[in-house]
Amino acid sequence: MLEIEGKKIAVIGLSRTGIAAAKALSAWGAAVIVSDKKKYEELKNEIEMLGDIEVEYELGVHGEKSLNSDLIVVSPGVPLTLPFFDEARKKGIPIIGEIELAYHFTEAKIIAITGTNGKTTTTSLIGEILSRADTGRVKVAGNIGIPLISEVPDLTRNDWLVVEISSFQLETIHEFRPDISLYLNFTPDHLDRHKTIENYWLAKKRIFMNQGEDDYAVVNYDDQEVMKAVAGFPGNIYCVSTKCSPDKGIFLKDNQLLLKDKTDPVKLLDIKEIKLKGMHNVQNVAFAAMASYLAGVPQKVIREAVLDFEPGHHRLEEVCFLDTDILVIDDSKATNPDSAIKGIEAVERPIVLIAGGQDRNADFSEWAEIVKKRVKTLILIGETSGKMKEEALKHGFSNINIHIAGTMEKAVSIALENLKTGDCLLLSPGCPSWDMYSSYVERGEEYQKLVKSISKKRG
Ligand code: UMA
Repeated sequence: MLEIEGKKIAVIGLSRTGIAAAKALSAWGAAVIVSDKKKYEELKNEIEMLGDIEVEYELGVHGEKSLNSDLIVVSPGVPLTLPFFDEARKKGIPIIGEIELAYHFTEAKIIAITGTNGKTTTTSLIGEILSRADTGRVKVAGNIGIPLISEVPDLTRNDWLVVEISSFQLETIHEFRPDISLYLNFTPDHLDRHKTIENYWLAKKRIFMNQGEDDYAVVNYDDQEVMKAVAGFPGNIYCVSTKCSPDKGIFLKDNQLLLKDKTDPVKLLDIKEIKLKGMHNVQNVAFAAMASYLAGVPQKVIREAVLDFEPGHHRLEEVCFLDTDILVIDDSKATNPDSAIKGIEAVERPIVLIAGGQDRNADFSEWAEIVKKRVKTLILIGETSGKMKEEALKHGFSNINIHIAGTMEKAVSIALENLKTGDCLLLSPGCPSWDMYSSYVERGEEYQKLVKSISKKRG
């Protein structure tokens, strides 16, 4: 276990992770230094959330004070390439993330979920399935928005932690070892942070790095990059496939999800009964079912929990109908081209699409191919508008059906002029929201508010 009591520990980044880490470290007897690139005036709320714990501050800079520490705990959003970390490495100060820190303070069994898309849905669904079974206490945490450190106290070996884990968080693990790891899929993302696809792939692969013979990996059989990453895994591998039938795992045949372990395949679910839309969600369900089965949950419980499970907000969420038969869907959570492709593919009606957002050097060529096939009107917002328009035109999408809107309000109003009975208005941006909003949630909320106010006016 890490020694905390009496140590000087610097917490870098004061938001959800930093607040939770500083509180836990202080309670465990450390002298905590909190450092954030923001200045005091910008952090008033966060400082208030620390309550009355005693901490030393280094705000507006990560520097000497934080370098005078025994350990550095870094928030996931802080890039490890900052010169500050080079200094820390030179001085031999260990640098860990909050996931690693939390791991040292829990005996609970861990299911860790990574992948480019589908993590949050899969994590929530596993949490839901496990909490219906007789498996001890169940806590859901990690990248889903709840720092792991705030969930670990008091858990025993009978309990479960279901942890969504991002590539940023995987970069700073050292000993973190899940009992069951899930690697859902891999497509290029976060290139602004990782710089190369290879670096991103290497970060994701770290989910397996400490697992041993008794541990499990559940992987996507249809994704070569995932299968490459799991090569050489020392434990038990189970596969998920919607295309073929692996030796052990869950696969799709004639609309049925079948589970194959030691015996012949058994029927688990009919996918037509699942409320989540799209083939990507069939995969997410298969992953969640597989992990829950390996955690000892009976198949009947898995089935019932899956059938009751509703999609989360802003994830292909059906908002309302306009004029009785125009379906409005909010997929604001689609923050990269791949998840927007899945969003578009999941809709069976003619689509008026609102897309675009923060520019992260993503490649929109595959996205444009699907847009050409499935979308009738394309409305663009955000920094990527120009790039996305260019890519759509390159793929033969007609110029007169592309509109650059600038704001969400304008986008929704253009959409209304183009929607016909039987169509779907879909917000599936394919980009992060940070050029215009504080989060994808805020973006989705604004979209829903605008659409609903129009729907009221139309009666
Ligand atoms: N900061 C610095 N120095 C820097 C950069 C940032 O001090 O060089 C400070 C900022 O000023 C800010 C703080 O760091 O005050 C922000 O830290 P953070 O970005 O790690 O934010 P948290 O609120 O702690 O949220 C993090 C995850 N954020 C990121 O990975 C960007 C949350 O994932 C996660 O839910 C939370 O920890 C709890 O575990 C969000 C996310 O966007 C949902 N994740 C990415 C994604 O899903 O695509 C990976």
